[in-house]
Amino acid sequence: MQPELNDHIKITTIERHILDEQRHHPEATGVLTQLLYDIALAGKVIASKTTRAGLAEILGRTGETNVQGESVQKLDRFADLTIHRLNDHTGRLAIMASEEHVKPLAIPDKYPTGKYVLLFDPLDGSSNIDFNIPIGTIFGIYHRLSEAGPGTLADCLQPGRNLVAAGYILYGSSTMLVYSTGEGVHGFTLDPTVGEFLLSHRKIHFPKKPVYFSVNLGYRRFWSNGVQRFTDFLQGLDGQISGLSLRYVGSLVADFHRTLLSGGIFYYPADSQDPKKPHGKLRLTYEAAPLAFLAQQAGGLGSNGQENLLDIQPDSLHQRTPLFIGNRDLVETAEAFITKYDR
Ligand code: FBP
Repeated sequence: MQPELNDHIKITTIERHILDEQRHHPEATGVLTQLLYDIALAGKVIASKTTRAGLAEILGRTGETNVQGESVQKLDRFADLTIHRLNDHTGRLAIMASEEHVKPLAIPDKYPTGKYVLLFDPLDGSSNIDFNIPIGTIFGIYHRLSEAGPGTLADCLQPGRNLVAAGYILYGSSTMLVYSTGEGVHGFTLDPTVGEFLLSHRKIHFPKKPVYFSVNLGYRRFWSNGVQRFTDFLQGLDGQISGLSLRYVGSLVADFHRTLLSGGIFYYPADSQDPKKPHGKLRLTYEAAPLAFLAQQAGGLGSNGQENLLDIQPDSLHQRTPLFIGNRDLVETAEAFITKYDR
């Protein structure tokens, strides 16, 4: 006998979900919907390569030619090109900026420009690729500020508060796309057998009771007094709480994703020792602001230790920032320690 489709099982593809969300906005033109599809498609294309990353050694490294006669690209370069090429001709964007490029990426003259601006980190945590550890793509979408014609640098330098949508794609034991258009955070898991992102996590909220803290403890001696004392607090060393468990992947999307689902805090503070990291390591525009937008939508908070990251006006595209992100009360506690001991 044919198995019957169970009435109560509703399969929601990402396309359907984005369209349903668009219906709440009668004024919407559908351009943002299309742009989110384009990003989901890029995620599928990148995911198809990440699962073969280990074959690079076998098939030949960058600059070489594999056994099929195709040139083999490094995965981060491939991810960057994929997102760029899937979005440069659609007429939906005024300009793009990628963490892989010093300057913004203009829309070629032969294509029309549109009303949105896309900032992305094509493959975050790419130093983890060789160890088969999860990596991710992070994106943020803004309205353009300029009126018409080619987008400008100023279009890319907007505070996170202006984000229209943001999200990430996590290439882990499964591929997930998590995004928000300002109406909650929703997670989709790629079903590789049908090639679709299916809704798996509706309206994600940080659980009230945090489980993990996440930080590279190896740098502890280079942190400020306030950050060290906050870490003592999280470990239960000052007796205020019984202490949280520690998890650190070293791949921001994976660490943020776990923090979002389990509750807790991820932080990457300023590092007084490394001249490259006086303001931390992570980038405000490509990493911190989009994740802070998601955190806020999920009932949490993203801060630089002093103020809400969404309020910071970037001065430059690749500006770095300390990042404290997760359950609101923990992030506020971090700010309180910093205010008390570091000012
Ligand atoms: P890249 O931009 O060089 O990939 O670095 C980003 C990142 O890998 C994040 O994903 C992660 O949170 C952090 O660096 C880990 O840094 P560290 O190795 O110093 O702990």
